[in-house]
Amino acid sequence: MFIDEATITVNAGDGGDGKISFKRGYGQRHGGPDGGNGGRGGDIYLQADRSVNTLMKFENKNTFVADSGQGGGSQNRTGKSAKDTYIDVPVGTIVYDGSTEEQLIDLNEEGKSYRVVEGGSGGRGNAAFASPSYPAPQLREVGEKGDERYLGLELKMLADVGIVGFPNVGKSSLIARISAQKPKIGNYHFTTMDPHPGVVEVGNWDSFVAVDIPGLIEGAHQGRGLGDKFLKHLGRTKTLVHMVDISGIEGRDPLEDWRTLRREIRKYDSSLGQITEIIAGNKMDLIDDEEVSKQVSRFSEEGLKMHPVSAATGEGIDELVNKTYEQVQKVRETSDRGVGEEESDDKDSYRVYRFEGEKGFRVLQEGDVFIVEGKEVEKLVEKLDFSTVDAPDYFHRKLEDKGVIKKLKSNGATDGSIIKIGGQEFELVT
Ligand SMILES: Nc1nc2c(ncn2[C@@H]2O[C@H](COP(=O)(O)OP(=O)(O)OP(=O)(O)O)[C@@H](O)[C@H]2O)c(=O)[nH]1
Ligand SMILES: [Mg+2]
Repeated sequence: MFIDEATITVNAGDGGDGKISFKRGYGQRHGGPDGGNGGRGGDIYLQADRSVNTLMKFENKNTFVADSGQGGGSQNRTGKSAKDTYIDVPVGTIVYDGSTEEQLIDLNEEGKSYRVVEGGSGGRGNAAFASPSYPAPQLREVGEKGDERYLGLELKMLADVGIVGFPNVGKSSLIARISAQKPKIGNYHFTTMDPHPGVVEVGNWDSFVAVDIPGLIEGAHQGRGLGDKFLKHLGRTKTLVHMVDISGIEGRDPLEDWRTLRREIRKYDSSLGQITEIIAGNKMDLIDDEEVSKQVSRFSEEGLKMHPVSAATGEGIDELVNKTYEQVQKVRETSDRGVGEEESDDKDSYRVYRFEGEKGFRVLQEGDVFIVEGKEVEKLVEKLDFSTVDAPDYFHRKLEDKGVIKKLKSNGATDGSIIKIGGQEFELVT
C-alpha cells in the first residue's frame, strides 16, 4: 500500500548520569574525587533515502527512541555517548512539527538529513565539582532527559515527469517500457493503485524520474474512482505526459478524455494546469495509419500536438522520451537559475534550548508560592541529583551566585517560603 502521510513520535536519548567516586589505592584512603561524567544521549535524524518509496513503514512503527548515554565511571571515566539514530524516509518527505504544524524541513534530496530531536547532555560526575571549597564533593548531576517530539510527515514525490490518464490507457505499460520499473499491467481499470517512480535513462548521459499516477476519471476531484489524492504528487513534477488511448478499443474518444482530465486536474489545483503537458496517444498498433493521422489532426485542430505511440510495440516511444527529456531539461535549467527551488539550510536543524548564554530568570508569585523561571535555573534543578549529600548546599550557593536568593528576598520571600523551580518545590533557607 502506498502511504503518503504519517505521524510519529521521536524520543532522543537521555544523557548518562555523572558518578560519585573517590580515588582508592595504597596510601589513598582519602583520595580525591574521581567520578566521571555521563555520556550524551543520541540525537534522532530523519534522512531522505531513495530506496524508500512510501511512508508505509510508519503504520507499524511510529515511535522511535534513541539510545541513552552511559553513566560516568570511577577513575574519571566518561560514559560513552550514544549513537545517533537515523530514520530513513522517502525523498520528498516534508517534516512538520506535530504540535505547531510548522514546516521544519523538506527532505527533497537524496541523503539530506535533519535533526528532529537532540539527545540529553550527560550529567557531571563529582570530580567536575571539585574546588577548594568542595575538595571532596558528594555531588553529581543526573543526565538530561532527551527531547520528545511529535512529527507530521507528508510525502510529496519528487518525480520529474508525471504520467496521467484514464484507467487502462497504458500508463504502466509506458513506465515498464522506458524504465527498469516493472509495475503491474492488466487489462482492467485501476490496475495501478499507487504511484511507481521509475528512472528513465536518456542515452547514457542523463536520466529523469517518471511516475505513473493511478488512473483518473471524471469526478476524481469529488472522490470518484481512486479520487484525486495522488494528484498532489504532480505538484513537484517538471512536466506531465498525458496519455490517451487512440485505438477506440474501449469506445473512448481520446480528445474528449483529454478535455475531461484537464478539467479534473485544474479543479484539483489550478496551479497544476500551469505544468506543461506532452500528449501521448497510445495503442497506435491497434489502428491503421489513416486512423492514426485522423486522430493526430483532430488534436492539431485544437492547437495541440499529440504524439502517437505504442507502449506495446515501442513505436514512437523514443521520440516521446526525447520530447519529454527536452521539456524536463528546460525546467531544470530555469530552476538552476534560482527560480522555483529554494535552497535549504541544513544548519537550521532543531535546537533545544541549551541554557548556556540564557542566564536570565524572573520571579513570579502565586499565592504564597514564589516561582522562579529561567532556563539556567530550571536546568540546574533538572540535572542536580538532590539525593546526594552536598546537593542542597551546592544548590543554595548556585542560587546565591546567580542573584536568585537576593531577588526572592526583595520580592518578600523569607526563611521557609516555598520556592518552585521547574515544577519542583523547595523551602527557602536564608
Ligand atoms: N495493443 C496495445 N495494448 C496496450 C498498449 N499499452 C498498454 N496496452 C494494454 O492495455 C492494458 C492496460 O495497460 P496498463 O499499462 O495496465 O494501463 P494503465 O493506464 O496503467 O491502467 P490503470 O493502472 O488501470 O490506470 C493492458 O492489457 C496492456 O497490455 C499498446 O500500446 N497497445
Ligand atoms: Mg497502471
